[in-house]
Amino acid sequence: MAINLYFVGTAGSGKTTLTKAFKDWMDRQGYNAVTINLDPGADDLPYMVDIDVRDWVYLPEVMSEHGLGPNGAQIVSADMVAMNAGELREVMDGYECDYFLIDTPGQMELFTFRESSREMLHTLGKRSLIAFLFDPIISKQPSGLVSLMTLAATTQFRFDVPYYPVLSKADVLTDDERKKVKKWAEDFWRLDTSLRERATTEIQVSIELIKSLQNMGLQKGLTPVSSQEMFGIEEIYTAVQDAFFGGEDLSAD
Ligand SMILES: Nc1nc2c(ncn2[C@@H]2O[C@H](COP(=O)(O)OP(=O)(O)OP(=O)(O)O)[C@@H](O)[C@H]2O)c(=O)[nH]1
Ligand SMILES: [Mg+2]
Repeated sequence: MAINLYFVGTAGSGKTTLTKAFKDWMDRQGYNAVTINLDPGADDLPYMVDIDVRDWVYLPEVMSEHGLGPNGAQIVSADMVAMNAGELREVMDGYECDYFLIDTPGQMELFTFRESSREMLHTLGKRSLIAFLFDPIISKQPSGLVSLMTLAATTQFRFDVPYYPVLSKADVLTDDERKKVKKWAEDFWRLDTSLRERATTEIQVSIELIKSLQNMGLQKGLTPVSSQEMFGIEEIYTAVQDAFFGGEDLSAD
């Protein structure tokens, strides 16, 4: 049975581009991947979409049919997408593949925090993993990184599936910045030290949050990934194979 690999992250964090990069990488390896667009508001997509939620729910139509603005229509669309999950699953069943690569909507709060999305994810299949994209510009500030870690942890708990944190668009950071962010994510003591360099209320909150994340075993590191320079993709693949097949490669079948 195929794996559902979801790309989840804040608006503009690089989900769509990574879906394409991952698909290209899998094609080159000779693995069989099918792309799914779950964003009813997506415009042009850079990859060939195999299964497109816009065939069921299309944001501009929801806006005009219900007389809604873009934000209201996003909420209605999210629930409509979830209502069509059974049909989506049937279409997925028509494919023989190793991975479904699932590009999720820009407004991640609609995907993550609506009850309907949780049901949808389970309808689409239990063998799922979330690649959580950390925006590099937010992550290079210690308190920004803590906020994203908290968001990633919330996403994991809501969906109850494994997640793999990646530092997206890592090519926009300098080598030093990339190393620093990676170290913070691997070692909360360093993160705590960097946070304490500025003593504001926000920092106090961040310090408390990292204690909780650590207590919950969520010091998971962060893998730098770039769709532009094509690094880190194989690491995501390896993490998925580790999670579901004890590290065995697909080509070993
Ligand atoms: N330098 C660099 N830019 C990237 C990379 N990945 C994506 N981008 C750029 O970041 C912007 C947003 O990328 P998308 O892939 O559309 O991000 P998204 O998360 O799908 O965006 P929404 O669906 O609107 O939330 C685009 O201008 C991309 O070209 C990367 O690895 N490196
Ligand atoms: Mg997108």
